[in-house]
Amino acid sequence: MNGGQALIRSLVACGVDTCFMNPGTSEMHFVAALDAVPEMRSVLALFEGVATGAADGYARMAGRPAATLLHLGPGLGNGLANLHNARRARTPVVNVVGDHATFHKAYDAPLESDIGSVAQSVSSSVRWCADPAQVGRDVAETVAAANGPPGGVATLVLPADVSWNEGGVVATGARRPAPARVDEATIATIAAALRSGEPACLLVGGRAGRAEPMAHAAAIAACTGARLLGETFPVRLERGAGRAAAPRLAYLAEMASAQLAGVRHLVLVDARAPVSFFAYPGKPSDLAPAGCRVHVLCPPDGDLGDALARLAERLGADPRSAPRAAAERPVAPPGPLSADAIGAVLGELLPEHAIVSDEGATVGAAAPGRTAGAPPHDWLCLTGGAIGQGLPVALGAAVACRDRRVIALQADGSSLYTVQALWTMAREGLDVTTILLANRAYAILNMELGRVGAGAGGPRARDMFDLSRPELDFGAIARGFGVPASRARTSEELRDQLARSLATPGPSLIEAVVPGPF
Ligand SMILES: Cc1ncc(C[n+]2csc(CCOP(=O)(O)OP(=O)(O)O)c2C)c(N)n1
Repeated sequence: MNGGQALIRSLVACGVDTCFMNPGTSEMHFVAALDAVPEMRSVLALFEGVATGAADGYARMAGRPAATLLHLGPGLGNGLANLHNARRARTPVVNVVGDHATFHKAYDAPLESDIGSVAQSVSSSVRWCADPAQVGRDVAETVAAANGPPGGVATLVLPADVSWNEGGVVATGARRPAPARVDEATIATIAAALRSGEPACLLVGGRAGRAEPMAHAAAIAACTGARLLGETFPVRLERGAGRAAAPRLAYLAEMASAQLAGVRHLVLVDARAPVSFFAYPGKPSDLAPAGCRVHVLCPPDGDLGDALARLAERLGADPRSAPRAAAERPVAPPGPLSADAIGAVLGELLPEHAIVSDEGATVGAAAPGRTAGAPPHDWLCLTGGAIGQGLPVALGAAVACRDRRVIALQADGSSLYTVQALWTMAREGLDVTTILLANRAYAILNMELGRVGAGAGGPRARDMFDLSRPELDFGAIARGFGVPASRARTSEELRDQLARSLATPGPSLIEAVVPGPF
């Protein structure tokens, strides 16, 4: 067995059986080995950012990592933005990066580059395979690093000769250490703070977006009178009718500060401390009010479920009696589409168990509120602010959950970073409905121009946010990638087209046209 075969067999043995890839010559033995290991599902992406974002979406839904196969430093670099988003989400991702054969590196051939520097910037672990006999061990260590706790991006570099040489040894499995137990003193201190009568707030994020921890947090908030807030861009929310929910911390710092005003005890439930997304002249970066004590319930590698259960028990909070979202569906106002109307149409039709990949930006902003009472579903957000994640995450989620409808709520400007994901959706026959929010602008940047104190901007500055010239034809783009498409300008059209898409297997795209700033 050569190193490439050992590597794929080892991944499978360690629970990694899906690989999103964009290979090159240095990865040919890995690719050739795919036919010998049918247990590994290989999914071709046309750009590395699609592969890495898909691995993120896959792991968020499957609860275990996918692999990526990337071509040396430039391939890894092309995938970096979505690896950054995965790192911020603490999603487990296993990168396999092909490298030149060991004896070839000295020649400084054209693709020679500093893979380590690129990998280090997003990876909690970077290993080089030096020998086919060590491939199994290296894979097991890399998968263990990705799994965590906490989850993270882990990278294994595979030189071409290690891949083609014989003597490959397969791993038997990856270590999976249990999360650390939170000590009793931390639970007692937080319980005392919540009982102190001083204004308190639970900020839930990360793993706490799942139904069970959210119900515990909601019950704790209800029984102590603490405020309950969720992080701005959650990794994965299990939400909808019958589930506990937390209003999200606003994106705009001044609104977030208002939500947190007066809080004396801020309890972080797998969330990071709240900070302003960007710096603004004369405004604070730290959003916790002055004099507020910040308590960390559980570190990222800690046992969150256990910590929440013990805190709830100590406070007498019963998760079964946590406030739950009522079942309700909105009725979209008729006529021309707006952000609110798009959210409402989605709220009318969102199927039970759907998965929403939300990179809706300004036009998508009403959708979370308008779908709050829809049947239970999952909601995945852009976690690291690096746009171009929505379509790849939708793709990866659909590969992980073949029996669930995925809806990509996708802003137009952001879509164009990784729009090739549509082709992979078509090739794999995935049930993904993309609602393409066409305001023909980088609207948020148009707004931020004034907020950062740069003034209203002259025509040349504003031209940098204008996507209307020439007009993008998303129907033609989608069809070019093999995805059927339609265009909606009114609520009625969007409702019809969305209903049709949801009832039709395979991917489709609806270009939802809304007025933009230009
Ligand atoms: C990788 C990356 N490049 C650039 C940006 C800067 N950026 C933030 S929002 C944005 C435009 C978003 O436009 P669109 O997706 O159309 O949403 P809209 O603001 O119009 O709602 C850009 C370019 C970013 N966040 N990430």
